Amino acid sequence: MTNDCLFCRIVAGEIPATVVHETDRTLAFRDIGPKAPVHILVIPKAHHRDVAELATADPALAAEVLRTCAVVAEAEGLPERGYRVLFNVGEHGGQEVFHVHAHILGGRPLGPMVA
Ligand code: IU
Repeated sequence: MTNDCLFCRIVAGEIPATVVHETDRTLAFRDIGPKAPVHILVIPKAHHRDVAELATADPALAAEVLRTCAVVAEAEGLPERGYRVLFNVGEHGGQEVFHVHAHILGGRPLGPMVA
């Protein structure tokens, strides 16, 4: 837990979030500014800066984050028509919150990836 990290504070229950799924080590909640009809963030409860740092420090936890993405997507009814899972990494990657999070986006055709 770092006091100045927004997502650590969500994990601690200090900032409200609409939680859709929780495990011992992960949390999934709806993005406050959804970019698609379904837009959910999946995070490890432990603080890691980005997906590269997480994958190096705790590969099992990185796998657990991906597993939670699959469970949440299933619960939201996304697999039948498809959906997107992405990690923004660093300033040029568009990362704004430096606590690693997977974006799950779906509920409409997303089209090809654009940079
Ligand atoms: P990014 O990958 O770091 O750019 O994504 C951060 C996301 O966190 C972004 O989509 C915000 O809408 C979202 N978010 C949130 O869900 N709750 C908040 O309190 C804040 C940001 I601040």
